[in-house]
Amino acid sequence: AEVAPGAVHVPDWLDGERQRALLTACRDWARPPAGLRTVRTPGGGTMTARQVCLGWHWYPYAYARTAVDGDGSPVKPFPDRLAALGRRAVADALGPDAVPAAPYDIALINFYDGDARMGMHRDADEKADAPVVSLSLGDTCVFRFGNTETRTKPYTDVELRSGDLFVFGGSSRLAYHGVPRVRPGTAPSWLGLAGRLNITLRVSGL
Ligand code: MD3
Ligand code: FE
Repeated sequence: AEVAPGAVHVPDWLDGERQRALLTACRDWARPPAGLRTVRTPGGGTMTARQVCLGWHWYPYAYARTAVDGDGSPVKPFPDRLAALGRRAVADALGPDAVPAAPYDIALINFYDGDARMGMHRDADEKADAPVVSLSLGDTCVFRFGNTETRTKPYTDVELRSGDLFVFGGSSRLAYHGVPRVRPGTAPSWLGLAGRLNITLRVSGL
């Protein structure tokens, strides 16, 4: 379903086996060095979702090759299979012509417990305009997709469930968005995840 120009939601894109494999890999990537960490914003805020990065380390508001606001270790490599997954996701959601020439080279993985949220923000630290690919695992969340002008209305709320794909290209690439709530206990029982996990794939342009 196209939620806005260039913003396409594909429910249940990952089958159960792929969801389990991705979760296992994410748990592995979350281990030190350069594992899961808490992001602190320059304004003194703390993100409630915890994050691990592959390829490039994101910190507010730039990218680095080391976990500069974590343990300082070199960031884990971005695996080729995630680059292939990113291309396939864009082709399925937006069509083959929308697949970017430059390879996907960043994964940001956010881990949400039942109380975690993500405030309305824009993703503007990448130097390329390639579509962002989002994959959800575990608990359902309310995802809020806004506009390019303000953090407030108008916005559209969409439930994102385990296995869902969302691709943000075109004029949606710079739209405000956030996660106002997670619905605890809604993860499929066969997955074995308490909480929610979101993987975004990006092109750094670096
Ligand atoms: C729209 N993640 O990592 S996924 C983020 O569920 C982020 O963890 C949320 O916002 C999460 O920056 C929302 C949907 C999403 C991800 C990236 C986007 C929507 C986006 C980038 C540009 C526009
Ligand atoms: Fe974002």
